[in-house]
This record gives sequence, structure tokens and C-alpha cells, in this order.
Amino acid sequence: MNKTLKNCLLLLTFLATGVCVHAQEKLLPAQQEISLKYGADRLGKRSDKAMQHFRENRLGAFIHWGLYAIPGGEWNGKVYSGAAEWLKSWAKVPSDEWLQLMKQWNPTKFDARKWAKMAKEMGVRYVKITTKHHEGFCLWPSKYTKNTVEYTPYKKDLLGEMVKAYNDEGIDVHFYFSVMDWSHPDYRYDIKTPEDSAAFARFLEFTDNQLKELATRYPTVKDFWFDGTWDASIKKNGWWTAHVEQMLKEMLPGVTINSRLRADDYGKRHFDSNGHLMGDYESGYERRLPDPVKDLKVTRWDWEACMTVPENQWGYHKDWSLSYVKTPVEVLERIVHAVSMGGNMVVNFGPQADGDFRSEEKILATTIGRWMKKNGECIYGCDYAGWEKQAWGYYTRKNKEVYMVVFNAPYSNHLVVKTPKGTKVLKATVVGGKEVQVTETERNTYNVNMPVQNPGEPFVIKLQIDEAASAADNYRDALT
Ligand code: FHN
Repeated sequence: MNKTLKNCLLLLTFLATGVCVHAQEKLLPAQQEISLKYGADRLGKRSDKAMQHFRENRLGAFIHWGLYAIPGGEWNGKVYSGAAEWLKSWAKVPSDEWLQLMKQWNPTKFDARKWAKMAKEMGVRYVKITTKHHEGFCLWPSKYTKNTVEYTPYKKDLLGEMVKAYNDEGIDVHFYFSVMDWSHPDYRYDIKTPEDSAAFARFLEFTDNQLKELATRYPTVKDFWFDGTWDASIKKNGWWTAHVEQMLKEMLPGVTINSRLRADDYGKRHFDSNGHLMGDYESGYERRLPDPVKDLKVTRWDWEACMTVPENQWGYHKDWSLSYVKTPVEVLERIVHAVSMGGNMVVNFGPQADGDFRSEEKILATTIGRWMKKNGECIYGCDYAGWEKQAWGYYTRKNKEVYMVVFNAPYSNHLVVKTPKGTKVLKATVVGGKEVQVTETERNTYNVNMPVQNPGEPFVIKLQIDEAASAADNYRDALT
């Protein structure tokens, strides 16, 4: 049997058994793997310095800013409850009409240094900026299209101002880039005719040029985060996604790239047809998180989640009362949840068209920042601890330090801790506070006394442990 035929048969078998759909959960035995030209280029996590830095940052902010901030979810007197940055699509606005909004783009309150200060105070270590969202409007003066900030009353290079200001505050900048471009005449959702092929080839060249332009103009960028990559046209061009990854990595050594860019030879996305992660980190956890007990598989690869503060608004929407808005503690819990499973969390902000942030977002940034200032050591550089999850909250870990991040204080005066075999808890100290009593209650089980805390504020206890403790002990199992 020739190789291509064998590959096709294998692929059909995967499809029939559903393995393909959940390939990331079921790695194939090595001998059953199919050969791929555009699959994962690496097995396992990247271990270089840049990737380590990405991982240790742990907390980021997303900035969704584009023309959609001007109507803020309302078109011709009708308020649409869907995501504000999709308004062009909800209200079926033709591109030329939508792009007229450029005439109103003049964020007079925009001050990149203020934005950077706000991010710094919140404690984020990186910011992901929408260089271009699906609408096609570019925040930098791209020479490959007229749909840019250069042709607005503002004129100046907004992206450049932001990169400089964030970098000056020591904050990494990541570029969000939507491949899908609703305003480009050559974009195709699918390729059905030779004309589609020709148009899409031109579009891919345009996109390559824009990406090269971004990498050249802003060489301090640390990461490209691709979006709008789910259409059949892109899935049929997996080679191009592999080429983009390689091109950017050659231009910017160390740059990190999300899995959402990638499709393999068969259009399989994020994870290739053999179940291996493509790109450097998994980026499918959007507005949701893996289950902290059942989904521990995610600790095998790097991953980053992103989250909106209302249920689903990324760009500025004038009416946040249309859906549930998370409280700062709920946002905090999601950040800790992600870190406890070895992931990063990116919290979204949708600035107003005038360049200011809505008050809810300012309060959120300040509240998270206050907490991070006191407790950030349980987030930055921390990872999955591998200890059995307890109902009071989450564990995170950095080297020998294990942190208990408590969100649900129990009525009893203690928090139960169960350690892995051979691990003993020697001491427990509240971060920013006093030592609390630890009592061993049974084999590998401890009560950590509840400290007196501000009600409603999650707190952190740092555990000092001994992992070389002998597994032998004085406990006897019941004979039943
Ligand atoms: O459609 C976009 C959406 O507007 C937003 O940008 C999010 C951010 O992850 N990504 C897409 C949906 O997955």
C-alpha cells in the first residue's frame, strides 16, 4: 500500500471512531501516527528562556480596541446584545459603510502612558493588543491597506505609542491579529472556484506582508496571537499557517505563537491529526476553563485562557446591563484557577472610543492590582502543584513553596490539606501575615488553622514542605 493511501485510510478510521475530534485527549501510539508535513514541529513544552518568561508572566490583559468602540453595540437606533466587536456582522453593515467610522476615530483622551500605568498597577506582566480585528481596521499605519489609523483624524501610530509606553513600564506586548478580514476584497470563507483560489492567494500574500511589517516595525513584540482562523479557506491552507509560524520565528527569535493559528495537512486545528499541540501554547480556553479535577491533561502543555468581564463583550459595548458582569473576586478566582492548572490568564478590557476606560474596568484593575501587590507571589512563576484539589480553593506552586489560595472559607476553623505520599507540611504562614497552626490528623492529611481575615477577600497561605519525608509512618490501615 503506498504511503498516501495508507494515510488516507488511517485518517478515515480516525474520523469514523471520533478519535480525530478528540485527538488532543488521546495520543496515538507512535507506530500508528500518520506522517504530516504541517503538523506539530515539536513534542512537549518549549523549554527555552523566552517560553519560560511567557509562562512565568502568568497574568495578562487583553485590549480590544477598534472602530466598533464608536457605535458601542448600537446601529441605527438598535442595540445589539451580541459582542460589540461583531456589530458589523449582527447589523449586516457593508464594509464601505462600516469603514466610514474611520472619519470619527479621534480618541482625544487616549494617553498610552496612562494605559500602561493602569496595567502596571493591576499587576499584569503582558498586554495583548488587537492590531487588527475582524473588521479589518489597523491600529498601525500599514502600507498595504488604507483601512488604518493613518487615514483617520487621529493620524498617528496608535500601536507604536502603546508598544513604547507598555515596554517603558516593563510590560511585554503581544500582538493579537485576526487573519479573517471582513474588509478585504480577497478574503474568502471557503475556496470553491479557481477565482476563490487566486483571490485567497493574494489575500495570504497581503497577510504575510502585514505580519512582516508588524514584526519589523515593532521588534520588541514578544508574541503573536492569531484569531479568525476557523474558516474552511484557512483550514484548507494548513501549509500557510505552518509557514507563518516559521516566518515569524525566523524574524523574531524567541517569539511565541498560539495554537489558534495552526491547521495541519488535513485542516485539523490546534492539535494535529496525531494529537500533538501545534504552536507554542494552547489557546482554546476562551471564556471557560478546564475542570480542575477532571481535565488535568492540560498540565501536559502550555496554555493560556482569555476572559471577558461581562458574559461575552470584548470590544466596548455601551450597555453592560445586558449580561452578567463578573465581580473582581470572580475574575480573581479565574486567574488563580488557570495558574493552578499551569495556565496563563488574560483579562479583557474594551476601551471607549475616546481613549478612556469605563469606570467598571478601572475599578476592576485597581482591585485586582491591590490583591496582586499583596499576594502576587502565588501567581507569578507559579505552576500546577499536583496536590488533590480541596473545596476551599486552589493550590499553586513555585519550586518548594506550595500556596493555598482560599476562596471558600469553611465554617470549621480549619482548612483540610491532603499531601502526596512522602510529603509533609512543616509550617503554614499567611502571605503578608502570621504563621498559622498545622495539625497532622491522619496519613497525609492536615488541618491548617483558619486565620482571621477580611471577609470577602480571598487569602493565601504559604506552606513549607518536606518532600523527602519517608512514606513509612505509624498509621495502620483498617483490616476489613
Ligand atoms: O471573534 C473573536 C472575538 O471577537 C474576540 O476577539 C475573541 C478573543 O479571544 N476571539 C474571537 C472569538 O473566538
